[in-house]
Amino acid sequence: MGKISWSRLTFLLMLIFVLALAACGNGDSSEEETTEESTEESDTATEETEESTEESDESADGESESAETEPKVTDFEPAFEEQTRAPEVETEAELDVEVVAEGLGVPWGMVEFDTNRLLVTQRDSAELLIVNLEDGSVSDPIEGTPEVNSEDQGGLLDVTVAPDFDESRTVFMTFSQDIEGGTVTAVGKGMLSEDETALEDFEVIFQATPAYEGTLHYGGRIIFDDDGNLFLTTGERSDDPIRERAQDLDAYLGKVIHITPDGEPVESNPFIEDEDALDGIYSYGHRNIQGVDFHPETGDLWIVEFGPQAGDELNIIEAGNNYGWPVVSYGIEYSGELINEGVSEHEAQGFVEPRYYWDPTSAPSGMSFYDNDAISEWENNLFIGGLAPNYIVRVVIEDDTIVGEERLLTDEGERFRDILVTEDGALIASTDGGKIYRITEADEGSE
Ligand SMILES: [Ca+2]
Repeated sequence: MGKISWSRLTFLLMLIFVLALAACGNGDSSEEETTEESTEESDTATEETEESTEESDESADGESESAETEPKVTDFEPAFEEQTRAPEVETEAELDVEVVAEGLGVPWGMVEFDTNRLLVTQRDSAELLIVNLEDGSVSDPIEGTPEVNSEDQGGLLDVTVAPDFDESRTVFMTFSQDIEGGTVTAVGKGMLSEDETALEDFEVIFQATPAYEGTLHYGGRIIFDDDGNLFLTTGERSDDPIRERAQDLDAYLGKVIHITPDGEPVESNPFIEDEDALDGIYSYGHRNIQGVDFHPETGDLWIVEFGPQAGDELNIIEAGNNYGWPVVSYGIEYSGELINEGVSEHEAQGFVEPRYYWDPTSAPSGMSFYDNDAISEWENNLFIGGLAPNYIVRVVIEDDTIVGEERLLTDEGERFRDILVTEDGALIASTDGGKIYRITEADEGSE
């Protein structure tokens, strides 16, 4: 081999330096987010060519094409035909898509606490802000938010307000908290001061124990039911073997939890008579539940859980049910290995089948049913944020079956984190890029 000239050597060293810097830029990412981000990059690179070359075989025999155009990553077959890759649907109304606020951090959770005004969490800085949808203004951080562990997927997570907020001013938040032994998903509450600058008397009301030395899979969504109690979702803390605790009734990991506004188990909970089970557990066998909402017509509690590589699931939650993770899954490990022994069928193994799953991943995050008729064709549809691929998923449901899927805002290049529907029917989406979008039907004649 000949000698390398100094100029070439200098060039190579600089190249290595630049590459190292680029790698550090993504350094805070977890396993999952790293996977998501690399997926995201390869997706955008291949999207155009794949869209033009694929799908012709499926449409040839008269079947509707699915919204999913990427190949499956697993060999699993669905338990029933409508369980995955639903036919593509398209919104007919012309939409008005507007960025109402930008420059935020990661707005992980949002709630409309007052007409067209949102309380918004900032995951990493643990700030709580008020965003006004009418003028796009963003408040100073509200004082009195809790200390969080903001590594990886942790931070200040979801926010909601008490059903009697107008009188009580009570705000509920979830966050990842450092306690002895590691971190937990915690729920706390405080009172928003009249001048909206501070959360007063903030207190932790629930901790999803056991603590674990990890910073992934906190779950962390909360929602009030009609009886004024809270459903909290958790994650199974990701690593093998702690994730197996999703199957254990003496751990709050990988669960849907049902508690009162004081953090006590609800008396009608399914395992309250079981001395070996934790009283707050409502359902179990979940991976990392990132979205939750009640179906506007049936009143059923729906959740979306982030799968491993593929196998993200939509589930209807019923008391006492076991949803199978990590014994069964429609996904595989990020390494490509099978999970457990590669069994996907839930029901045959004694678990509840998901109503729907994605293969490849839709990287689901926050979700909301469209409980409004401002855009009439969207009524009772479900909208889910997609982190990577970067889109909002619209799901059309008939009799608990997914009959259509659409991907919205695919060209924005944003990781969609949380979704809500305002009282006046606007679809609001927050993104990891620090934006808040408002999507409405375009005014007639505005074109
Ligand atoms: Ca499952």
